[in-house]
Amino acid sequence: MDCAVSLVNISSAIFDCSAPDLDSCPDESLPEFAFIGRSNVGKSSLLNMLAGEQGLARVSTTPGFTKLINVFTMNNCWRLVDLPGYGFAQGARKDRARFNQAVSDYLENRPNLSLVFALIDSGLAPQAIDLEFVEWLVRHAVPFVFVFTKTDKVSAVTAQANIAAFADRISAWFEKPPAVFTCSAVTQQGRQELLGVIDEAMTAINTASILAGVPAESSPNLSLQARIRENLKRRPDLHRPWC
Ligand SMILES: Nc1nc2c(ncn2[C@@H]2O[C@H](COP(=O)(O)OP(=O)(O)OP(=O)(O)O)[C@@H](O)[C@H]2O)c(=O)[nH]1
Ligand SMILES: [Mg+2]
Repeated sequence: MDCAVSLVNISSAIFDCSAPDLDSCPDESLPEFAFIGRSNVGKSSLLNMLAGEQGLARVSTTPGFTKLINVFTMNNCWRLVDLPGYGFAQGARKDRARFNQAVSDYLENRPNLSLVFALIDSGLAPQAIDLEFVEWLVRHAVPFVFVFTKTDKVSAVTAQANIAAFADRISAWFEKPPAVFTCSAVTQQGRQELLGVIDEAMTAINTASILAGVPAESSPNLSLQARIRENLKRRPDLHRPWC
């Protein structure tokens, strides 16, 4: 398998599976990059935009459309993961930050989860539900960057004001806040930058694997616990290299 091909040129994007829970997700052999955010914020649209393939992930105007963990393999080397949005879960309870069990299991326990793209609507002032969710990510040490979506729908001034207000609300939670990106699935704004983030993360993962003397892929001979320990070591540092 050759992962040296520039990630910016995606040569293949393949739908793997729709998993109802963590146990049903595919093997842990490839680094994963997951999209999370409020229902309707544009997760599936952004996945399609990065993959360069409309219709790969299903997009809908109906909030709560993506209900399963949808996994896609890119260039046979890494995966994009479209997660169900929060804020629309039936039977939502206070503490579960209004997102479902499968999503929290995935975010907390998926050893090959490399980075989460936390999507927030650039057209809205800071929303309690997004702040709550970001706090959950921080508490659970999930590596993430921010992506403010739908920049085509608002003026640059409004988007920047909303982003600044959001950054202000969360600044106390971080020594060094995660990087902030913007995107539009309509104009493709942000595509190169976000693929660049994945490219850097993949390089960091591959370098770390070489330095540690472990293969980039999990060894099938290791026990599950040993594989999880190995994989957790491969989770990139929260502050490098994209912050
Ligand atoms: N103008 C504009 N519309 C967008 C953009 N991204 C998504 N949309 C629209 O927003 C709606 C929701 O998009 P999705 O990509 O399905 O959102 P989602 O976050 O996957 O939603 P759920 O699966 O329900 O959680 C659709 O009508 C999209 O066409 C964008 O960048 N600009
Ligand atoms: Mg969706």
